Amino acid sequence: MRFSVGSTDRGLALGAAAALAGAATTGQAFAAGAGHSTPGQMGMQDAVTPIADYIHWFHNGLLLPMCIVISVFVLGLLVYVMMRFNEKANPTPSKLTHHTGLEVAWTVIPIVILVVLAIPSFDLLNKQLRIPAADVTVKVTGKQWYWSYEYPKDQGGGFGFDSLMKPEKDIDLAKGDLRLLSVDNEVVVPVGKVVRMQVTAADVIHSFVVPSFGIKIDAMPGRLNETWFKAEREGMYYGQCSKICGKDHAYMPIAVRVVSEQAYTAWLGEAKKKFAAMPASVADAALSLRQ
Ligand SMILES: [Cu+2]
Repeated sequence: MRFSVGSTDRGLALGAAAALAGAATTGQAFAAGAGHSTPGQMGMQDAVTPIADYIHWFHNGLLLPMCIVISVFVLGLLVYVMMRFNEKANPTPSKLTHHTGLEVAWTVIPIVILVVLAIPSFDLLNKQLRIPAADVTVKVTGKQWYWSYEYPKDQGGGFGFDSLMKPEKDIDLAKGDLRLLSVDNEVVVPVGKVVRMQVTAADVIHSFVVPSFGIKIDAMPGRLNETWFKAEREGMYYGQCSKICGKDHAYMPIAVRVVSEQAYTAWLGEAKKKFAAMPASVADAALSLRQ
């Protein structure tokens, strides 16, 4: 027993050391506050929007403590019943079948619990679904198996591009690339601004998700869904398609770069030139060649 505990500890320590050494040598940015999951992480990906903060509070501050209290209470009741009312301890059982007070209590208390949960839950839903006046609108189209983004003309855009996962050979860990998450063309949005994402799909149902922003919305063919976020910190934030959409479902990451207002304006200028020359869908062309 002692040996197995020791070896587990050693295994964990070795694993942690290896992970740290790996991170140090490869330069992979596993810093706290990263917009992606990190090795050995507990809990949720860091929140950078008021909605994600709200979700974290709802889960960690309300739901989880409630679950723990209820589980411990039920476990305690079970143990009490087993000890107090087993055949040895209680040879002549009571014939009682109804107890009005108890029945009222076990009906009313769960109702109170549900109401306590419903109030912040509906408030959160309301905040997620009521989109404030948007500073920037971006249209996202889920495709098999990548994402396309369009920036409307009236906001200094007027271009669109495809965003495909970087293949293994192009991943440069020293430059901060992440396997299965980094893409060729990132979505760029300004910090501290309300960004409205209009989400749809071209073929099958996908799901546009960025955990750090607290957004998750289905991309449906023939339907335009909307969601929004206001990122309060610059950085790279990653998400993944979260609807089983086909064979490359796991390889259509979402990469959002949140930058300063000036950097955003500069990027708009560059992107307009860079993507103007591109055909409507380079990736579509590439895929049709491959088939
Ligand atoms: Cu998908």
